[in-house]
Amino acid sequence: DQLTQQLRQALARAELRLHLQPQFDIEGRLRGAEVLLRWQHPHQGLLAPADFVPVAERSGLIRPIGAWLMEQSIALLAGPLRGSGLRLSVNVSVQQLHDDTLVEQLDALLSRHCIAPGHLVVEVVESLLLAPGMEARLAKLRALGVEIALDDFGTGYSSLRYLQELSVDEIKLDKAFIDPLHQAEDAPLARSIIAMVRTLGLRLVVEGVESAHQVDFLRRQGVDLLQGYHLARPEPPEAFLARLDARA
Ligand code: G
Ligand code: G
Ligand code: MN
Ligand code: NA
Repeated sequence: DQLTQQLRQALARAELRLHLQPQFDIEGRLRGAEVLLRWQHPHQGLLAPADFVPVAERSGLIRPIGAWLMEQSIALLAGPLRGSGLRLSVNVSVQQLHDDTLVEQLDALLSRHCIAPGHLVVEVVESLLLAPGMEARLAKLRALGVEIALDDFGTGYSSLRYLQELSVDEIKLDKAFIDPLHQAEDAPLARSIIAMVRTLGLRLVVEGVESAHQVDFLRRQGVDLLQGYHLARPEPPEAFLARLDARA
């Protein structure tokens, strides 16, 4: 269809953008960002992933697009972010891990640019872990010094078993678990999950933080990183990089 055709040309026409949503520790220090894809569509304005990532996945275009995004992200780590200690977290679709192409691309990029381990995080959703061969491929990524984050945690199936059996470095608690704090003082389910993840020694990132009340709650629970509109919206790389100069 038309959108697929336009998306096919979007890479060559340099219409894709990456936005960065800052992640902060509990003391409010900037620690990194999640990389979020945007498409500056010639007629429809700036499109969010929901508008075109499904099309990209169905058409296979997610692979060249994902490869481009990874290159851009590593260029940021190797360039303006070098020495900052900040990390970037990049979303990856199941199609991108279908074979070892991504592993090979990252192996080449990381060694060419001398990126220290732990600065690049790959975010995968729980359902991806069900696909054959995924465990081995994620293990190869980890061997390269890439960390693995389980995204949208708690919204898929079998999450608890994965925590025990798979080697992931980080859990991203889905926004849905802290939404109750908009109406209530407490969110017992969030509290329990946070305690469990901490017991397992995994890093915990909470997404969708929209209020000071949520920040207070999460500080008491001892989460590692916070991400959400209350702290910062996704922003163009220039805006994110301006934060480096503003840091104390
Ligand atoms: O930016 P936004 O809040 O609209 O992101 C919505 C969703 O789109 C995110 O949950 C994320 O999983 C997905 N997404 C964003 N960027 C990328 C990307 O580069 N690749 C893939 N596969 N998904 C992405
Ligand atoms: O990868 P993932 O699907 O988790 O992507 C996060 C998505 O959530 C992005 O599209 C981002 O724009 C969005 N987002 C980030 N912070 C907030 C927030 O505080 N509230 C809401 N409603 N959405 C958020
Ligand atoms: Mn994500
Ligand atoms: Na998420």
